[in-house]
Amino acid sequence: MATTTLSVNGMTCSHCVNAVTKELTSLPGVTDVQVELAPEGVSTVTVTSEGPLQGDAVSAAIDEAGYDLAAPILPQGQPDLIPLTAAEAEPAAGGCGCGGCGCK
Ligand SMILES: [Cu+2]
Repeated sequence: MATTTLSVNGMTCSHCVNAVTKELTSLPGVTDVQVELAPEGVSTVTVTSEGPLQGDAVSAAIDEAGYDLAAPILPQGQPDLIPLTAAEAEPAAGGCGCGGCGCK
């Protein structure tokens, strides 16, 4: 089992949480996704998986959901994984990024 902690920009409501959770859960080997929502800033997403996750696959899933990684992916106990380049952290501007919940 592996746990990966992600910092995600732009998540503001439960719809955002659902969108990100859905994309990450669809990745191979992912067994659990926990989101600590921070509507004013960077949310923390913890992904539990059967093995180490591919950073680019995780990045693509976040992108597919419509959000940005705010910091490099931090694989716990997997120091060999190459960290992603950190995007600049910025608070969600102009409201919700999920595009489907009407909270813009
Ligand atoms: Cu939303």
